[in-house]
Amino acid sequence: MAKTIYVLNGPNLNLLGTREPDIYGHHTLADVEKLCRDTAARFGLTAECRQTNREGELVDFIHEARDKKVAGIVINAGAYSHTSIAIHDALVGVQIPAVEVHVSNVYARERFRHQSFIAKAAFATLSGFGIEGYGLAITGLASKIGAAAKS
Ligand code: CA2
Repeated sequence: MAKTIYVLNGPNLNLLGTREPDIYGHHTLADVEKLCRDTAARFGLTAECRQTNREGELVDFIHEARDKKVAGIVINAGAYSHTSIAIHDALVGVQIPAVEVHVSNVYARERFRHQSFIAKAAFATLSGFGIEGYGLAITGLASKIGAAAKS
C-alpha cells in the first residue's frame, strides 16, 4: 500500500491567492494541494492535505499522523511557526520526519518572522520558493524516507 504523507497548512493560508500577491504570489491553497498530491504521486506517495486556522487542531493533526503511521509531514504553520511551542512539542513527540515550508522568504521580512519553533523540530526548512517550496519539500522528504521516483 502507498505510504501517506501529511501536508499541513496553518492560519490564513486559506487566503493564498486572494491578497498580498507581491508576497505570496497568485496561487491558491487548492493549487498548493494539487501540486503536493501530484509531486507525492511521482514518488508513489499519497499526500493528505489539511488546513486549519487553529493551533490546537494543528497539534491534533500531528498526533493523528502518528496514529495513522504517516511516513512524513510537510508543514507550513503560518504565523504559529514563530510562536508555537505546542506545535514544536507535537512534532518532537511523534518522531515523524518533518519539513517546514514558508511561501515567502521569512528571513527577508520582519524580524519577528526570523524565529521558528517549527524549524527546531524539522529536519529541513524551505523558505522563499513560493508554492514550489512544497514540491521541493516533498522531493526532499521522499529521499529522506527512501521513496524512489516512479518511472
Ligand atoms: O511565508 C509563509 O508561508 C508564511 O508562513 C505565511 C504566514 C506568515 O505569518 C509567516 O510569517 C510566513 C501568513 C499566511 C497568510 O497568508 C496570506 C495569504 C494571502 C493574503 C493574506 C494572508
